[in-house]
Amino acid sequence: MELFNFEMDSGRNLLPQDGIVNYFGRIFSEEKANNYYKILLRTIDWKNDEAIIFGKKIITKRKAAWYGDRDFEYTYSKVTKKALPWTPELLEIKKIVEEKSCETFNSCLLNLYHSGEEGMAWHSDAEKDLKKNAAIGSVSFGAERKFAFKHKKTKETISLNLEHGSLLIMTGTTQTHWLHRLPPTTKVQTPRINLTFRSIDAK
Ligand SMILES: O=C(O)CCC(=O)C(=O)O
Ligand SMILES: [Mn+2]
Repeated sequence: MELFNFEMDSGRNLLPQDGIVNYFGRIFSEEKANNYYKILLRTIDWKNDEAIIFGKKIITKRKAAWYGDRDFEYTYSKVTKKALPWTPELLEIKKIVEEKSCETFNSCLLNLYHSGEEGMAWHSDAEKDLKKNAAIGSVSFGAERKFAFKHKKTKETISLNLEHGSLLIMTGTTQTHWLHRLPPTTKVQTPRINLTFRSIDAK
């Protein structure tokens, strides 16, 4: 019965091989999602994200923030962030994501895309700071955006729309075998917030 309910919520695996991606759809009501969107815009310590690409420091238009159980360090795109302590709303959302996914998380990376002009290029979330093959829980608020996966070897692509208040879980060997991206689009003019709950390998 449990298994049946899980299947009902999360649907089938969206990947044909080499990983597991489950889309739960909208897990928050419109009202709750609107409320979280507004609160997160106001209470998160948003900073323009930085990256070092070909030895040059780039400041992205997108904003980001990093929170966790303690001051975990997370290095991606050659820049290290130190986690801030959880806000009450992040802890609330984390609890719901953990209940839905039957997974646990100790940290969260947040991204704020001001419009469809801002996106994220092909990458996988497999940095050495993260627990290998641990689940990543992705919650979206605000503008609906397309999200895509591409197999590293076969180049097969799979895409879906991430709705306001929705949950996507990536687990198993997804990060080893697949890239993902948030393509830029001229069709979206409004902001979107994405939260990816992660597991830092706490040494
Ligand atoms: O904005 C998204 O949906 C994905 C963000 C992402 O892939 C990341 O933060 O690593
Ligand atoms: Mn990612």
